[in-house]
Amino acid sequence: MFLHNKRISNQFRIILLILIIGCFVGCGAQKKNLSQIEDNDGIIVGFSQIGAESAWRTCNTRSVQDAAAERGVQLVYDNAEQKQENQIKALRSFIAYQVDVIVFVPIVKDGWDNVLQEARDAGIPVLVTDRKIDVEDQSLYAGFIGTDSLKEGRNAGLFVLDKFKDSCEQFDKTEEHINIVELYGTEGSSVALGRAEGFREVLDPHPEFRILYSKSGDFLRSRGYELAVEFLEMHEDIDVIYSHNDGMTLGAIEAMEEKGLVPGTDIVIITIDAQQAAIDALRDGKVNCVIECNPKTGPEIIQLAERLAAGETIPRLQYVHEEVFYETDDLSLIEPRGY
Ligand code: GZL
Ligand code: ZN
Repeated sequence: MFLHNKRISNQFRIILLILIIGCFVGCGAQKKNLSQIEDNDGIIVGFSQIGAESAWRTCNTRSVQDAAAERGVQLVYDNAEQKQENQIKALRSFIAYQVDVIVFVPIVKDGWDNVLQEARDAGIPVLVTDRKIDVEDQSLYAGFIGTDSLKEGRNAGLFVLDKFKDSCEQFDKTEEHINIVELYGTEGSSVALGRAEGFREVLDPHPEFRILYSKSGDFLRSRGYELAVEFLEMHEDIDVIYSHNDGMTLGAIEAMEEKGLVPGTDIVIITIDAQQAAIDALRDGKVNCVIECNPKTGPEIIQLAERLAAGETIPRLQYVHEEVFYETDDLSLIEPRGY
């Protein structure tokens, strides 16, 4: 590739990169300092991360950074602070610098075609991770590795179906609906869409279930709290909270307890991520089902990036392993989560 045969010293490339990112991404971005990027002969990977909106996200970032350090890969990390335009700027700076591989977590599904076309024109392979993208031309990226949000949604639906199976059987007589509220993730993100779709796919054939309320809390604990205050004001007869991530769930639990409600008893709660605080809440009976979404994908991501840098092809679609933790499980067997 262009820089390889005219390979200027890595030290100079790094300084160049810091200057480019500094001017492209603006003063608000995370400043790179030289000590963060040791000069070695590993490949250089541009990593555009969404932000730090949840414990899951910060664990995911750490996993990638640790794996890169482990492999001697030079990682140029950019925190987009929840803005797609910052991600696009960061990708452009990676292209300008001619990193060997781009790895990015697309905050939303759409709007990536142009910048990925520029990456392809520059001959830089792109690995999409965690969230998926919709592009006209699938060859604009080399592959995806992450979690299966549709399956997460289906597992949430199956838990609710099982938890309320008696009410289902009585429904013809009682006409008693099971009322659900949904704390939705980031609008337009593939994970929120998948979690919502999978959940509805399972419950739609059962008219006894009704979704009374669904609003985006953007995966933020503070928004989960605010939305819970609102839906608890609006509805007296909520049976289930389905929350797209633990951060929002923890906020909703706070709001419930302020109102004297008993989470996990007065209202059944299903939550996704499986951060430590959610497992603790499961053990305390405050939530009833925790669906794991595995953030520790750093080693697989770096391995795939190295294969791309070596000119290899990689699988188009790779899901990482994830569990479901139920209130009826032997919860003492769950290892410390690390996030
Ligand atoms: C899921 C990931 C989501 C987590 C949230 O793959 O994109 O974003 O569920 C995080 O905690 O903010
Ligand atoms: Zn039914």
